[in-house]
Amino acid sequence: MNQHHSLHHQNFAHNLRQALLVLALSFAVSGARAEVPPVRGLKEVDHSQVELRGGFWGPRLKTQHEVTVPHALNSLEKDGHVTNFDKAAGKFDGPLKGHHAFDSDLHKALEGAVHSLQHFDDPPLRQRVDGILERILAAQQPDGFLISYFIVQQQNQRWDDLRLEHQMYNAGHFFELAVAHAKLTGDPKVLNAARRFADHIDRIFGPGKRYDVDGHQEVELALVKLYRATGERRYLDLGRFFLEERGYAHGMERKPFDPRTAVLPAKPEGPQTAEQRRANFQARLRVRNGRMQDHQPVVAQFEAVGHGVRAGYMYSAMADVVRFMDAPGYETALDHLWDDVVSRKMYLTGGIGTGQYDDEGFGDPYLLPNESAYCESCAAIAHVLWQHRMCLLKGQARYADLMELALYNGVLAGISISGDRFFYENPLASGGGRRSSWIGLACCPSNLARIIPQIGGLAYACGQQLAYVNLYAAGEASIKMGNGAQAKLTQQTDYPWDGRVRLTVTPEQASEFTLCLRIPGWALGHPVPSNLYRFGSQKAPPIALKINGREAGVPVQDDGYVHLQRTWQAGDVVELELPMPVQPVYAHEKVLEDKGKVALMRGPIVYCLEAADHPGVDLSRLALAPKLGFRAEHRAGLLGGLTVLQGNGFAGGESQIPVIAIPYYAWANREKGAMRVWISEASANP
Ligand code: FUB
Ligand code: ZN
Repeated sequence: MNQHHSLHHQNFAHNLRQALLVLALSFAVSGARAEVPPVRGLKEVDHSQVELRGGFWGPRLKTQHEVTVPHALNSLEKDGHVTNFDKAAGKFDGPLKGHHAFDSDLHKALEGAVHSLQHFDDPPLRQRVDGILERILAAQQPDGFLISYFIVQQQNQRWDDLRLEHQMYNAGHFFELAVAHAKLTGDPKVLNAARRFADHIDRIFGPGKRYDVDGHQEVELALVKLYRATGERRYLDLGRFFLEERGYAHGMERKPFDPRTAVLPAKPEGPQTAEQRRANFQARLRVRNGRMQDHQPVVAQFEAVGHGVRAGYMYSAMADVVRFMDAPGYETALDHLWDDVVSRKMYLTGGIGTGQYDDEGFGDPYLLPNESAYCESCAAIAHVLWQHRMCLLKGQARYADLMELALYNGVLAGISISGDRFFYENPLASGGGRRSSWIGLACCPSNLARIIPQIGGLAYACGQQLAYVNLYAAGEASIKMGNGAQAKLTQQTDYPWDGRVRLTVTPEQASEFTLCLRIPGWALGHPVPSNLYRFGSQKAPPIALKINGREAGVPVQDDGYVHLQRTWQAGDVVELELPMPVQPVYAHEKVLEDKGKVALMRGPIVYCLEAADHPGVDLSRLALAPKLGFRAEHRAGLLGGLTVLQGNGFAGGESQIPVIAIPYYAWANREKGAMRVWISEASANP
């Protein structure tokens, strides 16, 4: 309690400044208000200000809107996610379906629908979303509580078993949905419901109240969003509180947690019934351990452990909190965690999580098995969210490099080209995988439905007199910088298939600002900003840059961007050319699983070999020679249009056979068959 008080005093002047800033910048637009800007780092350019048209992402946003969203809503309605709310509202006689986290999947899919409606005018979808939202709101209890499972089934145990029951995880996803809805419609009714629920939580938890945390992080980052949407500082403080309490004793006073009490029950030996296995699993979950990142205070967490989605959401919330308030120790912890993940615990695809500890989470350093990689789609999404926030916090391109890597590879692999089939796990080698049309535990499909329409929001950022381009993607963005200057940026590009980008700058009026173009690490000779993976050669072909047709240098600053400072006039054109050779990739020698193996990358895309392109060939026996010279060929008609790599390999004999590599994200969209990212190499690493 004291620590919180003294923090509050220290922050008083800062808070006052912040409050005045909020007041000055907030204004009513049909019920919605301007978002509270960060006090540190860069500011997002919301996806509603970015139209991704054509190119790589345009068709994907369309598929998300036309296929993924209706498919998700149909599946959720069929599985009882919506009638659960009717039951909670006393309007449905049938059974409650699913488990305690069921609501969250509906909230996430609805959030996806709402984001999508920022880009597509679709009155029937709007009506459908409104109809479901009405049914959700009808279930809200007079005290603000809103989780169908605990309204119907366990009224008296609402906040009892926080470790296992995801109460606040559900709440957090509802808050995120509410913020997105208010942004889209300007109608505050869902946001007000979210506030009532957050106020309810705030009455129970906090300094001087109950000290406890949810078993699944999510509410922390959602409370930061709720604060930004409403200007209500209590929500930011509550989000911070839930971070601060991790690694402390739970109860009615603030006490350090005694790690000696966290001894895991031994795994029982011998055959077990399903019921015994479940009981043992739950008993282990109830013990404080790293699975939920609740083993140490967050500022002391320097090693990434535990469940990947929980970790990604928690690290995201920590990076958020640092942008909005003084939070001593957070940034240091984030730097260590980042280093641990990026240097030791991340797959080449940007995926995170192995099956090593039965927790869908991080394994030991350098232990990155390919076939038993967990790499949950949600974990890759959480990874993207975290790297995005790190980029905003630090203004450095290396975080955007990882955001891009995880997005094109780890995340996109989770959804079929058709938009209606999904992977929960994303291994880097498989004997043959089939995507599911829906998953009962629908966290991944619903998360994929909500990340895709938000991708434009990852592409740009801004500062006082700075406009950042973090992702190259065809389309147009409207950027309002901190000093009020506005500019439209239009990208014409076939990225990631072609590294040429033509960027037209249209300021509202001629004005001086700095355009910061991210020069991707892969274009400078590094697949990732660590030594976990490296290209065969670090020599990168020269990058070219022209401003209004005139050659300019490409002085990449320490932050990884080229800074183009000038008075920009409407119609100024910047042309960037990032050469995209096919690159062999090698893993750190401690990654034993990848020893003697090579992977292929071109630009940000990680490739794989799939059985469909190699009939009768055993991929596990196929070997590539380092200098076989793969060349890229674009195939507009294949798997939604993509660039394949063509080369040769040896399949056991002396003679070479043709080899075709496709982007990893595109595997398992044809007939079932084996797949591999890491391929044996015929001779030693260079
Ligand atoms: O428990 C909620 C979500 O479902 C987790 O993030 C996933 O790993 C899955 O368990
Ligand atoms: Zn998931």
